Amino acid sequence: MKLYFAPGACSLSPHIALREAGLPFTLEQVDLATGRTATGADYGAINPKGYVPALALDDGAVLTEGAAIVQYIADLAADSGLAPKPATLQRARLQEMLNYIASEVHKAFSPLFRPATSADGHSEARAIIAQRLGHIEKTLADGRAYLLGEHYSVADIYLFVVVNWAKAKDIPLAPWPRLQALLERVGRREAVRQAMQAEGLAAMDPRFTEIVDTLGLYFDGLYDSNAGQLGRVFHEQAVYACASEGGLTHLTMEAYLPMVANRASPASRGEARRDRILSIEFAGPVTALARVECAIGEKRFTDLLSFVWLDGQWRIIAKVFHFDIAASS
Ligand SMILES: N[C@@H](CCC(=O)N[C@@H](CS)C(=O)NCC(=O)O)C(=O)O
Repeated sequence: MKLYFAPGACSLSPHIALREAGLPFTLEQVDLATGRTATGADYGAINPKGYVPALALDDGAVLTEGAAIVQYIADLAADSGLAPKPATLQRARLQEMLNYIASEVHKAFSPLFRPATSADGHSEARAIIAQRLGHIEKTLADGRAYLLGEHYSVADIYLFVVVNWAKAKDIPLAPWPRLQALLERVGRREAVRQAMQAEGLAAMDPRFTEIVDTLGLYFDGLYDSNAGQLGRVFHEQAVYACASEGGLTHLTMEAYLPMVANRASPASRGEARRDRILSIEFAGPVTALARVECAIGEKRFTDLLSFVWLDGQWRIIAKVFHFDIAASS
């Protein structure tokens, strides 16, 4: 099989899928501006649609449309688990997702790549992208690791490739932390790194997932009043500070952790979980700041959590927070 691709274009999705599936393939680069391939062939004669991707099969057939190609690849390597079995609801869910990515997310980015798009056109495209990514964020709100649930699929690959364009177009992903975490998870995979390297692209930064995972432990620790778990998330010299009640409340970990251990947990009171990540920023390779929200009883917290990377893990070195009392219903 030969995949016709352009570096960083949506053809990266079948490229990654081929590597994930462990199938033998070759690559041929297409110059979309001239319509010629790297061997000088007329790409229009191979794929009359003129765009990438196209997958030339060993019997001479040429398959186009990314969503169809990745499913074909997944089915050729059924054991890879890259797609649910055909004729199942989960398979229809995959198609539902691929179609959403192709028609609603991928094509929402397209105006940003057209030189003739006006300033209004750019703003409109960005608003549509934000709306589409917001929908993906909602899909992930139940805590699933991947778009279809717990299993990585070609939909995650396609989403990764398309949303990777946000970086080049200065669209910050901070408003969608679960999406960001999913992309980081995908970006760490060996097949993804190899495909990106083969196309001459920089790999994604894995630090977001690490912070998101640590924040998951933080939220669980607060919800369960699990001081032991919080003791692993916080650095032993961490600072705990709040000025919401006028004066300064300032605690060391020796004072804070027993306080957590001795209070009734939100879990034991059956309280709804309200924790969410609002943003994650990096000041350098070992320093980060997360802004998060959570609730304990009637208190609604906004935490500014400073992280440091020490001894192979991210730990909270300062928790500076504000709280309000929820209006009673
Ligand atoms: N419907 C196609 C769209 C593919 C597409 O938009 N390809 C872009 C790169 S991401 C392209 O080759 N654009 C150049 C062109 O249209 O001439 C698919 O889903 O595969």
